[in-house]
Order: sequence, then structure tokens, then C-alpha cells
Amino acid sequence: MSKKLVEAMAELNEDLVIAEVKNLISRNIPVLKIIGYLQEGIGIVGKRFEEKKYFMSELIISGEIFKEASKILGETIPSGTSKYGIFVIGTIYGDIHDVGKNIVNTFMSSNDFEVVDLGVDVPPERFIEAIKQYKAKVVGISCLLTNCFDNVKECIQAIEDAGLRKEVKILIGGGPVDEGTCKYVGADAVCKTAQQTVEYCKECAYLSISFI
Ligand code: B12
Repeated sequence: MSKKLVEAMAELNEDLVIAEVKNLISRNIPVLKIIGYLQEGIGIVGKRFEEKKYFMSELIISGEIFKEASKILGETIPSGTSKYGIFVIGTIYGDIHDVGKNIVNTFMSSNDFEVVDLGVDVPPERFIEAIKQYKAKVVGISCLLTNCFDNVKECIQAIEDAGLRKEVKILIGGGPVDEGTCKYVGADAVCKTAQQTVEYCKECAYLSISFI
């Protein structure tokens, strides 16, 4: 376990985070493990924010450091083909967190999915348009704010009202979401990591829920 990386992230020491990420890569530590350390560190940032030891500026900095580290990690991951077809993803409206969503994108791309990223603060209409435009079979909705769970629910209801619900699997993810959230919002599955997302989507492909 790289206590050094967890602590450097929690302390917002960008130079040390970057140096340690490079060090772990050079020691062939798996990328997912490194992301796990970064996530543990940023989790501490979140806790300190809750405890009012950190403020908004620290949250912003932590997101930037994570993005810089992700860039370096992303360069080590070979890009794949798009043989499994299109995966549409976006962060639900009201929410602008995108660090985790972007990690999912990198892993999905490198595992042979073509990713259509709708960005952050995405309203239901954009998801619906994208499902129609790309004939998507799996849609991912990212949500890190508990007060946006209702927006996710509304979005899934809107997809249903548009007559598209039976055509797509809807996956949700983001720090606070769990099985209970999944049930509440009416999604098909929740994935806690990028790797789980890849596995779930590949399983859909193997079960011949063709993505193409
Ligand atoms: C960085 C950060 C920010 C940055 C975001 C920068 C960015 N570009 O994303 C900024 C400064 C903008 C921010 C703002 C706010 N934040 Co903020 N933020 C965080 C923090 C510290 C880290 C989030 C993060 O990047 N995690 C790392 C990534 C890698 O993890 P992840 O997103 O969970 O992703 C993984 C999985 O969940 C999954 N996944 C993610 N998305 C998806 C999608 C799909 C489809 C799937 C399948 C999987 C999947 O895969 C990823 C890789 O494993 C968290 C604390 C925490 N513990 O998460 C608070 C936190 C989420 N924020 C919080 C709050 C309150 C806010 C603000 C409301 C603060 C304010 N007063 O304004 C605003 C809201 C702004 C808005 N409207 O969205 C709270 C939310 C509390 C709650 N109960 O809802 C948290 C939990 C902090 C806390 N403990 O209080 N924040």
C-alpha cells in the first residue's frame, strides 16, 4: 500500500503526488491500484471538507491534482478499438464532478468501447438525444451529490417516457451511489469502479445485448 501517495493526495502536495505516481508506474504497480490510492487520498480531502478543515479551494485543487495524475496514468493505457460499440456517459444535471467519469471513459476506451461523453450538468433531453442519435445500448450516469439522486431518477423516467427504456441498460456510478440508490432511481446496475463498469458492459455484450 502506498501510504505516501494517499497522504500526498490528502495533503494536496501535487509535486509529491506526480512523483509517486511515476514511481509506482515504474515499479509496474497496476493502474487500478494507483487510482485506488488516489481515491483514498481524495476521500480524506472530502472528509476534511465535511469537517470544515478544508474549504472549496482545497476541493478544487484536489480535483485538479487528480486530473493531472489521471493524465499520466492514461498515457500508460493503450487505446483500444471500438469493437463493442458505443457507450454514452454523462454527469447528471446539477452536478459538475467529472474526475471519476473521465477515469471510466479512459478504461472503457482502452477496453474497446467507443465512448460518447456528454460532459457534466447534463439534462435528460441530452441523454435522450444521444440514445437516439447513437442507438446506444448502454448509458452511464455519473452522480456524486446525494441531492442530485432525484435528477437521476427524473432522467431515467424521461428515458422511459420517451419509449427508450427497454432499449438501454442504464448504469449509475459516483462516490455515494449504491444498490439502494440504484433501486431508488430505477437504474439497471451500479458500478463502483471503472473496472467493474468495463466488466458489466462486456457481460452485456456477451449476453448478446449487442452494442452496435
Ligand atoms: C474534487 C471534488 C470536487 C470538485 C470536483 C472537480 C471535478 N472536476 O470533478 C469541485 C470543487 C468542483 C467540487 C464541488 C462541489 N462538491 Co465536491 N467533492 C470532490 C471530492 C473531494 C472528490 C471527488 C472525486 O473526484 N473523487 C475521485 C473519483 C475518482 O471518484 P468517483 O467520482 O467516485 O469515481 C469512481 C467511481 O465512483 C466510479 N464512477 C464515477 N462515475 C461513474 C459513472 C458511471 C456510469 C459508472 C458506472 C461509474 C462511475 O468510477 C470512478 C473510478 O473508480 C469529493 C469527496 C469524495 N470522497 O468523493 C467531494 C464531494 C463529492 N463534494 C461534495 C460537495 C458538497 C460539493 C459542493 C456542493 C460544495 C459546495 N459547497 O459548493 C460542490 C458541488 C458542485 C456541483 N454542482 O457539482 C460532497 C458531496 C456530499 C453529498 N452528500 O452529496 C463530497 C462527498 C465532499 C464531502 N464529503 O462533503 N467537488
